[in-house]
Amino acid sequence: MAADVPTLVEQAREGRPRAVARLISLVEGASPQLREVMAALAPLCGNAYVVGLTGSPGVGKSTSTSALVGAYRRAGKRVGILAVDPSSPFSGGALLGDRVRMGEHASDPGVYIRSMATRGHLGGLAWAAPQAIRVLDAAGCDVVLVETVGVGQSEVEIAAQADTSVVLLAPGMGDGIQAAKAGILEIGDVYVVNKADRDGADATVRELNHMLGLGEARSPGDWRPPIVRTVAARGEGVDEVVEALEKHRAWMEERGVLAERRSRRAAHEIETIAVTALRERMGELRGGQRLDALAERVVGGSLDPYAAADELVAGVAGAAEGGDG
Ligand SMILES: Nc1nc2c(ncn2[C@@H]2O[C@H](COP(=O)(O)OP(=O)(O)OP(=O)(O)O)[C@@H](O)[C@H]2O)c(=O)[nH]1
Ligand SMILES: [Mg+2]
Repeated sequence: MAADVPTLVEQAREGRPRAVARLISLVEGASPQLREVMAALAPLCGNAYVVGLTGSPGVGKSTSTSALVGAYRRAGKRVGILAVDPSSPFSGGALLGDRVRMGEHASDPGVYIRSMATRGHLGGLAWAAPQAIRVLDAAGCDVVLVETVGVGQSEVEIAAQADTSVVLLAPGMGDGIQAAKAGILEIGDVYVVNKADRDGADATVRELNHMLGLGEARSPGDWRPPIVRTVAARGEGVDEVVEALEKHRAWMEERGVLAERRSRRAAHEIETIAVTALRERMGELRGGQRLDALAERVVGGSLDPYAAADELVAGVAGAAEGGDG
């Protein structure tokens, strides 16, 4: 069913949760109406401070997110929460768990909670998350917290979409070594050692400190990622996390880093949409047939793969100029 986009956008702007949810569903479902939605949202965006939270499964991301929401709500901020699970085709599972952990905020009209699955999506997380963030931004969220489940590439992707990236660790299990493997040490603006009520928190902080110090030659004005200890389950240390976030934000604003990051993010977003659109066109019937024909010629030796790729790109671009989209 086609959505009444102008009405939905108006309602989302007024902060109506159902309209916000519906718009994010359009993103998740890669609706053809998204073009219209994004055009309507564009002038309303740019206010939200986007914070990404990443870390190994079970480290306490959802618990920390919930505690952060509490802190921001006490400060009178409107908060959006986006839980992204790049490995799951269903948003329901993640949603269920998060609803339970975020229960105290579920009925707060100043809080939007939304889970999103991106697997099986042509453009994946890089395509969907920024658009969902735009919806929350336009809906008047002062802060958008993005929790990503999973490891490796998806964490790096989500970090690229946040203004500030928080990397969570917990004591034990060679977390530090895992972190290094996942390239996590390069993406954190703020590090949180959660579950500080458990043995080994000091060792984790030490190890992290050591690893963050390695291979670094910072100039005086550079950002030095702080390490904050928390017991998210009891809300301990959460004010310190908010403080670290505010400091990072102020530092970014002072140095023009925030504008730089946002413009890099927009460039990436544009690129992802363009590449996804190209792939879609190539996959369409016409392009598919064209690709098959080119493949036969490459196999037969009458065409080399570079020349074939040029022909395919030219064909796709020609179809786009033909004005069918
Ligand atoms: N001891 C202790 N347990 C905690 C703390 N914070 C969270 N937990 C518990 O750790 C478990 C996992 O917490 P979550 O917040 O769901 O962790 P998560 O990182 O969101 O997990 P996934 O989304 O599954 O990756 C839950 O049982 C929490 O109650 C803490 O500070 N101390
Ligand atoms: Mg979680």
